[in-house]
Amino acid sequence: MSETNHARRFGLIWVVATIIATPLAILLLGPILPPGNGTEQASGQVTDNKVLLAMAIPVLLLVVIYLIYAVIYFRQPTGGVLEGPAIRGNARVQTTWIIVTSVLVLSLAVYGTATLLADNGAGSGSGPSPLTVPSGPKLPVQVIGQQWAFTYRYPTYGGVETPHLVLPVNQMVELHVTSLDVIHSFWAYQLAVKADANPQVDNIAFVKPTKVETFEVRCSELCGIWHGEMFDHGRVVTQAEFETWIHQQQVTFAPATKALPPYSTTYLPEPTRRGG
Ligand SMILES: [Cu+2]
Repeated sequence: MSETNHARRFGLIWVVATIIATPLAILLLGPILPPGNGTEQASGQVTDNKVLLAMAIPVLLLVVIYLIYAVIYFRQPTGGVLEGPAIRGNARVQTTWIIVTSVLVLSLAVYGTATLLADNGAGSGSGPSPLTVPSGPKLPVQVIGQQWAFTYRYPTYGGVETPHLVLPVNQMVELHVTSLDVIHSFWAYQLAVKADANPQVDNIAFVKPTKVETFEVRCSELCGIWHGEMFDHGRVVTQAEFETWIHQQQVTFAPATKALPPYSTTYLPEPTRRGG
């Protein structure tokens, strides 16, 4: 069999396999792709993961099918030598390779940039002055990292500081992530939020919960011996439940709130912990 026939036959097998496998994988794996659909940002990330999956499957099939094809058809015959033409210097193969890989990578770069802008950071920390800010009312919540726990301040509720994060559903939240000591990273998996908590930095991330649920909070930046302890559960609740909860917190932590420095976007390290 000539070289051309191999190329055509392999190409045909690959195209057919891709046409069958790509929609099938999206259909079967789509619903279980991380991080779920608990927030607008999480749903956006699921869509991004589907796009990545759809682009990765043809590449995976290319490699695997070629491997199997080569094992079957390009075996060295017993006692003989099988050697095809060298691929090095083949202008057609090289040009195709450069064009295809460039288009794949550049289109993903364009898609990623457009998505980040359209989705106001897509759940990532965008620094103290984000390029895009969602319109409409936003609930500001400060996330404070310290060795070894996150605490949360609600500036519109008297600056009360709570040990757990509770958010109202269907409300755009403006997270102000900062740290009192070393570098931490605030990661709320089901919320699809991951933002660095750096001392003296007000790192803003937007999130809009769309589902009443419990979510996990972790520190995702090695920050000392009890880094692994920086784990907690937060809750997304109804607006009414949130109001009840936050007023309870205001009463419970009233003495502590009095002793706290006034709300500030960043704080100087302990023990002074003044607004800075
Ligand atoms: Cu940490």
